[in-house]
Amino acid sequence: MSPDQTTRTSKFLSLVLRHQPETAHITLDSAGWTGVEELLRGCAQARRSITREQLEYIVETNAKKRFEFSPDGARIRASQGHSIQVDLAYEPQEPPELLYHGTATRFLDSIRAKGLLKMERHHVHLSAETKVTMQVGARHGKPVLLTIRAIAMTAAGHAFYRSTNGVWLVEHVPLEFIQFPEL
Ligand code: HQG
Repeated sequence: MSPDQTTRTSKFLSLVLRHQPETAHITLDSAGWTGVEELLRGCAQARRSITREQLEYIVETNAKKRFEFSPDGARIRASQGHSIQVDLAYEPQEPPELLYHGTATRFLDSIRAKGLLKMERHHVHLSAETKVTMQVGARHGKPVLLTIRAIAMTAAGHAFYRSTNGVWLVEHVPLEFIQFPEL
């Protein structure tokens, strides 16, 4: 598979496993899983044929580790980022003292009014590292890095979850826990 094909297939898998399973004629169970066989058959039916080896390669090498196999290898799901209703069944975990969120300057007025909202996703996505966060923000405009006082939030009763691929997830970040950079 060329790098281009790999990226295209990975985007198609994100679409199918997070947002529109019907595009590949599959269904997801309540925790977001689907059978690998079912997925391969559905991709072929949608004229996006891939082999099991290609699927394994994408799961293994995907930069953000977006997809995971079940321990027995029979099922596959996206580790986070869904828009359809799934319960990924992550347990609450203690976050590091600070977490980061990359956004765009054009959203700042609204964030200053409402805090961080989950918008179309199931959670607000936070990162323990600043490196990727600026890229995440840059997808929306001029990037800006917000610092979240995560431990202080847990003390106030907010539950944090960590996806299999290391993204920190929370329902909402109220304004008082957000540190804004001086622009
Ligand atoms: C912003 C990627 C106005 C929020 C990344 C963000 C991430 C507000 C946008 C994952 C707001 C939502 C998620 C408010 C938040 N007013 N705007 N009150 N509160 N926003 O794409 O965090 O490639 O849903 O700052 O690695 O950008 O999909 O979220 O800019 O983990 O695997 O509303 O997507 O992973 O945008 O990105 P998104 P995100 P994948």
